[in-house]
Amino acid sequence: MTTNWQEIDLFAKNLIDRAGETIRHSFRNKLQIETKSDANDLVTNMDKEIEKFFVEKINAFDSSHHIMGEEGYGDQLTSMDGVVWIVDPIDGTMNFVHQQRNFAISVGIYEDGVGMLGYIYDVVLDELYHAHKGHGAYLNNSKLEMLKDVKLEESILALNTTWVTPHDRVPYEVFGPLVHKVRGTRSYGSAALEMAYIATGRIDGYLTMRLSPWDIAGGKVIIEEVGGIVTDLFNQPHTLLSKASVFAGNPAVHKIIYEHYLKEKLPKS
Ligand code: 2AM
Ligand code: CA
Ligand code: CA
Ligand code: CA
Repeated sequence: MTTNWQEIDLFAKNLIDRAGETIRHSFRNKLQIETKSDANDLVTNMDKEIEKFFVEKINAFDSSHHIMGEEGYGDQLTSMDGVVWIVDPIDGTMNFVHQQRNFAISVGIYEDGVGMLGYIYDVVLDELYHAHKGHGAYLNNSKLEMLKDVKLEESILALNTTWVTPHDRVPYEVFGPLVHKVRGTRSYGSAALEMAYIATGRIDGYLTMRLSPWDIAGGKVIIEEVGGIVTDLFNQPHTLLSKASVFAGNPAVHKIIYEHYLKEKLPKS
């Protein structure tokens, strides 16, 4: 049986739309905020409520689909076989809590490990970045152009600013020269939006040390659909079954940064 991607695409867009509406309405109510792995790792009642909504609706839509979600209401997956939804109900929870902007819903739908549909929904701006493998990438109804080559010295990189301070895992000697070479750096605090900005050419590269599958699953489909590259910092593809570093970018910028700044320069773990 072949998978009906058009039907799944319509269903996914409807869920994202409804989830966005729920989040916008929640601004009126007081948030319940808890911490997870550390004092800056926040989760709210809305992260949980939105993920539960996705899991319930997807299970009712097709019980053969698997679901991986940050807040743990999905399945514990050990393989990417079949149709797998990878859902981050709110990416950029700290921004959601502190700023009520610069956060997104991120969804990637994979079949046997291949990214077929990707969505990043900027809830506050009502901007949906979406892609269907082989059918182009869009921001709302506007088709995104293929990424054009950018010179490194004219590029903007998104990265975590802790990298330019002495850090136990990342040698700042590696990233210092890169930060000086590029035109500018940014740090938006939502991996999903940073990936959406790569796809639109607003930034040219995004490098980060440790993300989970739900941070990147949607963005990877969208970026690849405009000719961008998503790997880890060692230029290897993601399995989406474990945490990993992320290096996403414009193809020209990705190549030059990997060859000249990362290859054989990073510690192995
Ligand atoms: P989240 O908001 O869904 O947790 C900001 O630092 C970016 O990194 C966000 O995309 C955030 O996703 C992600 N992130 C991944 N692991 C994190 C952690 N332990 N604490 C804070 N942010 C984390
Ligand atoms: Ca989180
Ligand atoms: Ca996230
Ligand atoms: Ca999240």
